[in-house]
Amino acid sequence: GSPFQEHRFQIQRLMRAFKASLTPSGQILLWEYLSGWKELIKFMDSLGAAFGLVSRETQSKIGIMEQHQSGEHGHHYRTVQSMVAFELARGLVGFQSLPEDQPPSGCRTLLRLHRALKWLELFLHKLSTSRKDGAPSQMCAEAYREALAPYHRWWVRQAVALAFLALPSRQELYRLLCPEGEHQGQALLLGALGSISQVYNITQEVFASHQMLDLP
Ligand code: 1Q0
Repeated sequence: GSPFQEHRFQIQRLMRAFKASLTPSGQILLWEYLSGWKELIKFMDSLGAAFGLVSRETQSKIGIMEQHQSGEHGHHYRTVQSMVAFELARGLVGFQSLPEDQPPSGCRTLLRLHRALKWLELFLHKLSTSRKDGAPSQMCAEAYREALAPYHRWWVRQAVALAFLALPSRQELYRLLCPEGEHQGQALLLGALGSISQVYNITQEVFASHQMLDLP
């Protein structure tokens, strides 16, 4: 294939990444989880400049996680569970705001991605069950209102609303998602959705069990 192939978004790769992040014992592997997000960034970048802000914000969160992973205590950042245990034990979670000179914790950073994963789950569900005349911009906005807007400042909500208007039509979106056709695209969406939901639910349980669902 083309030498540039790995730069193109592939929904199969997205699905594989989130699937691979789940171990049989219910641990979530962070490297695989983040590689799923990197695949999503490729998709966002293929949507054009209107999604630059969202893409850069996602990259910045991934970057913070990777800093932790390559740091002195990197081996504690192999799974969601080991990261939570480590940051809890060391008092690094940041239940109150951390001092400025300290990097954002892995837990509060992952929580941002985790909430965004809910947005994705809702959106993919809407898209995969939508009718031919459905408008992706509306599906995005509904999912956003439910999953993310409550956590975002006013200016972010305005910027995101503008980005949604720049989304392509449903037909074009399916073509980008899966050039092999809408029928296959839908099957792949459902597959991806299954893994994403599982990963979301496990992370949610871990965070809820430590009262970590609203870290500043
Ligand atoms: C395709 C359209 C994607 C739009 C998704 C809506 C998410 C908007 C997020 C915009 C955030 C930009 C401004 C900064 C926000 C931060 O304040 C906020 C909180 O962090 P902090 O440190 O201030 O407390 N940050 C976040 O909430 C992180 C958000 C991460 C971005 C989530 C992007 C979700 C994108 C998914 C990929 C779209 C692919 C759709 C189709 C996929 C098909 C398989």
